[in-house]
Amino acid sequence: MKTVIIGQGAIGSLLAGICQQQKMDYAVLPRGSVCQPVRLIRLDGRLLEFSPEPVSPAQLQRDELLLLPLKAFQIIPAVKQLRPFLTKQTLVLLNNGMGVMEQVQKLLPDSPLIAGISKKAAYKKATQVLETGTGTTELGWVFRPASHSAQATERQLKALLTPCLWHQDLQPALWQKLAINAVINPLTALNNIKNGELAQPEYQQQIRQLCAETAALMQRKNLSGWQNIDAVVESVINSTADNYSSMHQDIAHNRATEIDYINGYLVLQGQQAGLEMAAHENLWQRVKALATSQDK
Ligand code: KPL
Repeated sequence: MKTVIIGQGAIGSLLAGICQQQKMDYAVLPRGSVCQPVRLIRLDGRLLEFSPEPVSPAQLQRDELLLLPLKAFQIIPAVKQLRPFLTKQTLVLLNNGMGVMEQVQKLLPDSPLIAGISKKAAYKKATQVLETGTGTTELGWVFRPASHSAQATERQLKALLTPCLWHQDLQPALWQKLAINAVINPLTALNNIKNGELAQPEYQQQIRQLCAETAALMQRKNLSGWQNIDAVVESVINSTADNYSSMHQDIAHNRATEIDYINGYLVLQGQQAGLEMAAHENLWQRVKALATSQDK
């Protein structure tokens, strides 16, 4: 089964590098017209320089595994563009935030679909990609047609995203990740700080309120894990202390952010559940205002 990586962002280039090192059958479908050569520095310092095999939408084959290591807001446009060429390939979503997989399912109701949360981290600087973090990738089937055998797909993803953990139900893990991103990403972006600085006393009240709102929503939706959201957020602040969050990087580089799919998603879910999400609403609006002011 061939793996096709959509886009050449930092994570896309890292995944291409892993495929390249493991001599896997893979290709890259660039979002623009040209497939760029990759210069990747792995965590162990090893430099990989290679030109991935490019593939066009019209060349996609039926049994391929399509990885979409894209930002949340890039996924629907990419899927709409690819839809005329798709014939039940398996799609793998690895974005931050929530709300995208439901939209993908509406567009491609018959396609096998997997969602994942990856701790793999990379940073793109000009033409060079630096691997900056590793850890377990958590995966779960969102939709698997009865006729589709899971084994080959799961084996392939295990080789590529190792260490990797399959969940019968990915929802609790997705919500936990959402709770983490909804604190760390906007606060680091707005205050122009590294993740670890959120351990300072001045941020604690705000973090407590954000976590309490998320926990109340999770409880209302009968999702497990709402009791320990504070502790989980605190532990990720400490374990990623030296990182700049993805939203911090997006704002710093004047790029669009995933705020609508993180705090924005929580606010809308809260509204539907009859819960006020004032702290999340505040961050949603402030990050949007910050991004708009940068556009000028
Ligand atoms: O996922 C992340 C991100 O930056 O998007 C965290 C976990 C906050 C690490 O920086």
